[in-house]
Amino acid sequence: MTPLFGHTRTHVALRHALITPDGHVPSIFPGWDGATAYVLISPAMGAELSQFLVVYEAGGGTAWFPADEHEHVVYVEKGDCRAVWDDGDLTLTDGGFLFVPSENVLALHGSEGTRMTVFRKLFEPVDNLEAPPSVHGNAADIPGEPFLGNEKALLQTLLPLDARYDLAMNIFTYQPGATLPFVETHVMEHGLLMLSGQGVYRLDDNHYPVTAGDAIWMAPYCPQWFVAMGDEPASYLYYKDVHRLP
Ligand code: UGY
Ligand code: MN
Repeated sequence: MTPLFGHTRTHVALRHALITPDGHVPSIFPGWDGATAYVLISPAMGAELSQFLVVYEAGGGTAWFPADEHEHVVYVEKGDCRAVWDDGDLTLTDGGFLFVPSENVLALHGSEGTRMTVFRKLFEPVDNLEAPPSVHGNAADIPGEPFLGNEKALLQTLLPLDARYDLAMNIFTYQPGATLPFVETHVMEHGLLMLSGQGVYRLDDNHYPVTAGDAIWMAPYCPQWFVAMGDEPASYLYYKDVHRLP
């Protein structure tokens, strides 16, 4: 279908945003070379987190984050990436994920065509609770649990359920026709990337058709609901802030 001139599905509102790939514009950052960054969600729109799509160019390259108060979680959609931080060095492939605590330089060396999402968040320390260690794994090794008993909506929890971590990164996979069981309204914020399939996302009082490659920001208390549609399962990766008093 030929897209209509001057039209986009992207919609940026005060308390939510849908960012579709047709509008992506790259950013250039110091220390980055051969890696293109698209900042899909950031404090500039009112969010507390940032969500980067990183795509590696011909010959590969390096994405780089300085040691500061931000922690990072990486998810490799496809390709491979060697992640190097102050006290760690490992290679991630399709479905690989990594959490790196704050105060670490993080370099992500990817080969051509690698596509990854990076969530960046200010770490919120708690007295008498030690800092969270790095953690990594692959989504293929994490079982999906039926969400509130529904076998057609499976939730994979990638990071440990441990109060030292102030963020979660999960993957939700729905069979066609399956839904979030109710319209959620909660204090936690979400950053989201549609990984596959399609459906309709309710954000505040709006309903948006969404498909693989779309990113969504949901501010705290943004009413949210999803139904998967079409012939194949719909799957999304999402961030959530957790384990801290408001
Ligand atoms: O974890 C969650 O809050 C999740 N159920 N939200 C969502 O998928 N929009
Ligand atoms: Mn939610």
